[in-house]
Amino acid sequence: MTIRRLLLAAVAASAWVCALPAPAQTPGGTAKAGAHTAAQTAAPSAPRAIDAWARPTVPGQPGGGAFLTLEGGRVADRLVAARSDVAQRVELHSMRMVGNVMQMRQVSAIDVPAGQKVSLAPGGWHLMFSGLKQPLKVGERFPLVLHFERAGDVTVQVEVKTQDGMPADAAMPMDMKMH
Ligand SMILES: [Cu+2]
Repeated sequence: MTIRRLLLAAVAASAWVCALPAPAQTPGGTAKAGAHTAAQTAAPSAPRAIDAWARPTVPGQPGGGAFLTLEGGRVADRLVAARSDVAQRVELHSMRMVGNVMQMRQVSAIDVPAGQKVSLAPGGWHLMFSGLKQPLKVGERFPLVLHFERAGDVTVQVEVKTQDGMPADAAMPMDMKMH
């Protein structure tokens, strides 16, 4: 009885031990399963913001534009506000062509669907600083706080740079005329 129980235990133990190395013999399947699990665990619930940049401004210029890419989290969310110490206000804007005229206007929210990227880029959605406290200089970085409906505040570092080497005064005036 005792011996039989020991044998059963040994069989069970060896079966369990043998099962461990088994996945290593099928690296493809194991890697996929592992990656899938890791991705699920790592997928942030909150949206992320990447590649944030702002156009440089000249002294006395009251406004400026900032751009970034939003990556949706596990659940859909909405960007509803933004703020930064560099300006009195940061507004969410849309831009689109209406006939021959580029129209820019303030919007109350930008939808960020789960798992999808939303691009805030020149010619489309963007963030607009108004009441800049000092000029934004190429090479500088500053924090920008994005406020999402569900996730709350997400802070991103914004780099001041020109787009494709475009000079600051060539990039900005069109935006400024809109306001
Ligand atoms: Cu704007």
